[in-house]
Amino acid sequence: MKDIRDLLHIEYPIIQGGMANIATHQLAAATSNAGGLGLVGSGGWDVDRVRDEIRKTKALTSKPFGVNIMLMSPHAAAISEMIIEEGVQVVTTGAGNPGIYMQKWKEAGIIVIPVVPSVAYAKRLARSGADALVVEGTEAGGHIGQSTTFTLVPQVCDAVDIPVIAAGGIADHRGLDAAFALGAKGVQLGTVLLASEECPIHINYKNKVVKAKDTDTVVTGVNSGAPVRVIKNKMSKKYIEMTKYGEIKLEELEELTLGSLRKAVFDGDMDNGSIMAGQSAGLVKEIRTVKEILDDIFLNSLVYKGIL
Ligand code: TUI
Repeated sequence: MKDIRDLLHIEYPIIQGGMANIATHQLAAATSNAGGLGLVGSGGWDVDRVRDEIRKTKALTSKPFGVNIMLMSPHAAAISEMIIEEGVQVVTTGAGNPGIYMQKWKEAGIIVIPVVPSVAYAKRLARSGADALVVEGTEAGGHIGQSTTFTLVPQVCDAVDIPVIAAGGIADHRGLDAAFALGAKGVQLGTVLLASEECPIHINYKNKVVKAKDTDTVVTGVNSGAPVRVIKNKMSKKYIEMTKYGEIKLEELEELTLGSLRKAVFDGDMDNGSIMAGQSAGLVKEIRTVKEILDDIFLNSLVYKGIL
């Protein structure tokens, strides 16, 4: 099985989550410069904004980086073409099926790493030519599936013969070691990177993550077909109430979710904003640089020490 460090030409087996409105050029470049794989998260942005972010990332790092495409976005098809023009080397996808784009990306020599929430999806995308998979458990922040990282990662490892990158609940070296023990060849980090110096979100958002306890997240949108994990607040209560009977359309929900995410990210509105974060927020105790976070996770791991 190919090591993802060789596949992606990176120093640490760590990639960054493609967090909508959060994974900008600053975070992507900081992650790549720290030895991981940074990602520009396209979220709900249009093609010009994503292109601009890619160009700014190129200016800040000579290391490899990728783009995450949020497939529920109306701009996903245009972004899927643009990344080829821009010579992007790696693409990860979330919140949908990237099948229709895979052949085009593969022909362009792009490394394709879909994020999957189930074994069935994993098998299908491995057959379609995915180079690796991010297997994301329900502990993760944002839009999630139902299975836990602990149960899903080994099942996917048994079902496919491409490298698996574990995501959901990983915020320190113990999480990285656990992921490798389950058969993963790398990890994806999201929540812990929210509390980084370089993460371009409002300080209130970072402090909320640092202060969060184990039980402080909740899943909204369950009845509407788009479950999203956030830190509990006034907005999450309202949201759960609104979607109780699943009457809201998926597109409206996407707009509402991304709109309220912007309130948290840019305005630091911790009452009316959607504070997406995973259950590992309870493990995050301070704001550090991305380099400090990645060094702490990898250099203290049993994987690095050659024990695992
Ligand atoms: O995509 C994520 N996390 C995200 S996307 C996001 S923005 C958003 N806003 C409102 C509604 C939805 C998204 C915030 N966080 N993680 C990867 C991920 N992908 N988790 C789950 C999935 C997934 C879900 C369904 C992948 C494929 C899938 O297939 C559905 C189908 O049948 O096509």
